[in-house]
Amino acid sequence: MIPSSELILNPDGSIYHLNLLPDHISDTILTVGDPARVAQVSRHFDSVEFEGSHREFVTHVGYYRGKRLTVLSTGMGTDNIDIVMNELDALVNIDFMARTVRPAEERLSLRIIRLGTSGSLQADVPIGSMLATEHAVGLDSLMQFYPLMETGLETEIATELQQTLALPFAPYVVRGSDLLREQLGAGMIMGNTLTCPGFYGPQGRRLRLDLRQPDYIARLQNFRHQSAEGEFRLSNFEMETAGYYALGRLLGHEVLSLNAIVANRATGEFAENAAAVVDAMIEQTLQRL
Ligand code: R1P
Ligand code: URA
Repeated sequence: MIPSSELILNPDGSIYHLNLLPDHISDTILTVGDPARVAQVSRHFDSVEFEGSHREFVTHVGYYRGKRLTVLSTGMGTDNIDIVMNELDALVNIDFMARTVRPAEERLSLRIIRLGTSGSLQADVPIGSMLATEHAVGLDSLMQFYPLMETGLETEIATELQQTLALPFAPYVVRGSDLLREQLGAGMIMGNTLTCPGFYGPQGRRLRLDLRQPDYIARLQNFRHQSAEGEFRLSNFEMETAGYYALGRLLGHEVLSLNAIVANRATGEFAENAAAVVDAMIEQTLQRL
């Protein structure tokens, strides 16, 4: 039995941070960083049956062309993704009454699709484009706490990147769901996403502060790993994808990160129509589900 200090339920039986009941979870979950983006998704729904919020976690549940969908905001950063992924999984794979993990044959695998914004690292990943993440690379510390199993290729990339960036720790590298990427990412740029524990220094931005490594961005842009699977390079920056992919692998959920490119760090541009780029990605994804 899982003690109430670990599986924390609110007085109405909902899970601690998300404030949701098992009934609020559809088998396909759309996640966004910005709480205001939840309505930008659900305005396309035929009907909305539930709206709730707690802290940065806003949730709408409804139907799009007859398909029941849950759309949920996560806020920013992989520390929030630790909460979101563990609580979503608990909502479907833990019996709240008995406080026990459901037997393996009863466990559900969710489809979780992140619809987020992102900055490009490469000149040929232009603002206004959409990118589906193949591999995510985490510079954050989340996987210091879980026994993630990485493939040989993932470990090689992580080791080389640690050397290139002269980091005191190895990043973690995880491939996301090929199935979802093929279904929802068709026609998009396929890329490898660097998940950073911050928007400024960790993404090489300098306002008033110097960086430890003045050539940090160039090191990321020029990083290449050659393998039998081809050439690996980093294409874009954001703040959640690696946490999603790693926890998805550990918990047995299919996860895909889709990125609307709103900034380009190679050319110095920021999209004038960032909201329209995100809207186009939302509409295209809904139509393909
Ligand atoms: C930073 O501005 C935020 O934008 C990106 C980053 O991952 C970070 O959360 O995603 P969202 O637009 O989904 O929040
Ligand atoms: N989100 C990020 O994390 N970085 C960017 O450059 C743009 C959006």
